[in-house]
Amino acid sequence: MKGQELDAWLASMVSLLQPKEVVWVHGGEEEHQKVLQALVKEGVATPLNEKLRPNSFLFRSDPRDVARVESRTYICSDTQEEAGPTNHWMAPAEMKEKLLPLFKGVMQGRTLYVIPFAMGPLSSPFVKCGIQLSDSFYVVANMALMTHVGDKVLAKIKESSFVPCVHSVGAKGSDAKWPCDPEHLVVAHFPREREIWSYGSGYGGNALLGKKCLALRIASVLAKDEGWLAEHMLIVGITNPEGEKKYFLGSFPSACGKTNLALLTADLPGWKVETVGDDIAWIRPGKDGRLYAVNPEAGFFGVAPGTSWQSNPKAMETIARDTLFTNVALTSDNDVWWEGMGVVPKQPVINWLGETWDGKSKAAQPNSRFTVSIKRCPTVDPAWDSPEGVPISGILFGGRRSSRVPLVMESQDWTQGVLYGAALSSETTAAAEGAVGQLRHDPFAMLPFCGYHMGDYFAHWLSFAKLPNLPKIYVVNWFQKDSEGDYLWPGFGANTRVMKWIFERSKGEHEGKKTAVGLLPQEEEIDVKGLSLKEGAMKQLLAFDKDGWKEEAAELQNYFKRFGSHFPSALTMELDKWAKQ
Ligand code: SAT
Ligand code: MN
Repeated sequence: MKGQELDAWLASMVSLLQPKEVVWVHGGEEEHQKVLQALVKEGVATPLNEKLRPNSFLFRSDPRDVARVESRTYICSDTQEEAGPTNHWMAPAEMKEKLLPLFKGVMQGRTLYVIPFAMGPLSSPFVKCGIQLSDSFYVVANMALMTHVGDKVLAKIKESSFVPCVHSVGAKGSDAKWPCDPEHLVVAHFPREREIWSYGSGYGGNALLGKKCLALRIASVLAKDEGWLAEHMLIVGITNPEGEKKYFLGSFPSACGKTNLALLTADLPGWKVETVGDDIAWIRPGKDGRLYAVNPEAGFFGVAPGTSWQSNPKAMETIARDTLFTNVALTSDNDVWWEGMGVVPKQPVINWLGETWDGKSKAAQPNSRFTVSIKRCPTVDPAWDSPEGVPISGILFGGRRSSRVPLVMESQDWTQGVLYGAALSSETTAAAEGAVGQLRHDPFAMLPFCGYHMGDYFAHWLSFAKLPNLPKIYVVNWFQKDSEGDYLWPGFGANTRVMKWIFERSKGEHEGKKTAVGLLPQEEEIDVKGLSLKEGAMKQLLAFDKDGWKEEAAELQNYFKRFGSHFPSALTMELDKWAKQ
């Protein structure tokens, strides 16, 4: 929507939503502090121990409102074909008919907050702005950390355009601390109109509309139209002991250690890892034919459970202050606690439901989160908000695979690399839905986030093949197990060793060994100095399982059938090579 249309749009929304008042978000630290204090006064936020965790707050959601709801997330393109087989679809007119009664008068007695927000550095030619209308003060506090908000953004919007984002927690008239309406929850994207409507939830990706809704689902459509890529990827900068620096992208389905890699602590002397982004990358070809990536977000919305000084010390440092926690447990010294934090909590503990913890059930909700500005990260990359983005030297795709997929392999060309992305799959963990250990396909880790037909999305990726300076593409797998079911690779800091090989490959070092599915490292090419590995571990980690890959190819051929005629023939041909090797 054009900036000039803002006033008329807002007036029509106010008459639909009927709030008792309209409050603009202007941005800035002073306003953010006022918002937090008001949330405390309302009893929605609990201030944490000022000595242990300064300027940090705990929130508890309604127990029915704890995660993104994919089954109620819709892509409302004109035809179902455009949305493709991986999205829920409803015709735009039908969806509007469903939405209008839900939103009519929903904000009676409530305040409507108008949040102008920008995804990406405001000075960047690639920035995309939105205006989120919301009746959740919690959302206001989170958006201030996760995006750039306020008057500067509004000025930009007035001279350009914005994505209208209408959000209500629903439950008209409710005076609950965390109102929500799970029965009628709906998150609707209109790719042609470039609009987002979300009803019924105040949590995460359902409610912070800049993140998955705008920066991935709507942006993926913009990217296809405008010749760039909106991806569910981390961005890291790696510096070798000689001081050379390179940037890498990584795409991982959930529960595969994406945040740990984004905040990797190098375990090799002289190597340094810095963070540009932990979740989303917008990637564009530069004039030099290289790919450049920007992080459209300004903060982290990370899963708390499992985050510890052992697993992710940089994350622990990042959230040491100025952080909003949602659905974690509260210790008796007024600090936060969760499963896998690696410390003993001061008893008695209050669980995420606000009750005294029994010591047996989960004290923190498994999807409990921290929201924190990226500026709090001790190793935030100096170029994290560079307007042009950072040049990319390699793209990683990693799933959780107990066998077959080696520790790392490199594609011989762009097409094979795109197949790596399309073929991405992961074995389910207890945290995910469904049975443990089942293979779940998640192409490019974009299954719930691609705003159009995934077959066309693969073709869009292939269209970059003609660029002269493309990065190499890799598969990584930290999760291979031996016959006793033990992990063969230590993971975490040790992943630096794999990043080192990738870094050096991008400089033309190492020969590797060629196979039909890609280039694998020779055993001595991976630096394992100081690691304690089981006898024969590296051999197994870098083995080429030819028969396994033939099976993989057959399984993939079957999976890709759902994309019908939209599935690019170049990928069919590449996959045939895997099947017939
Ligand atoms: O809730 S979010 O969508 O922001 C995070 C996630 O579920 O991946
Ligand atoms: Mn994500």
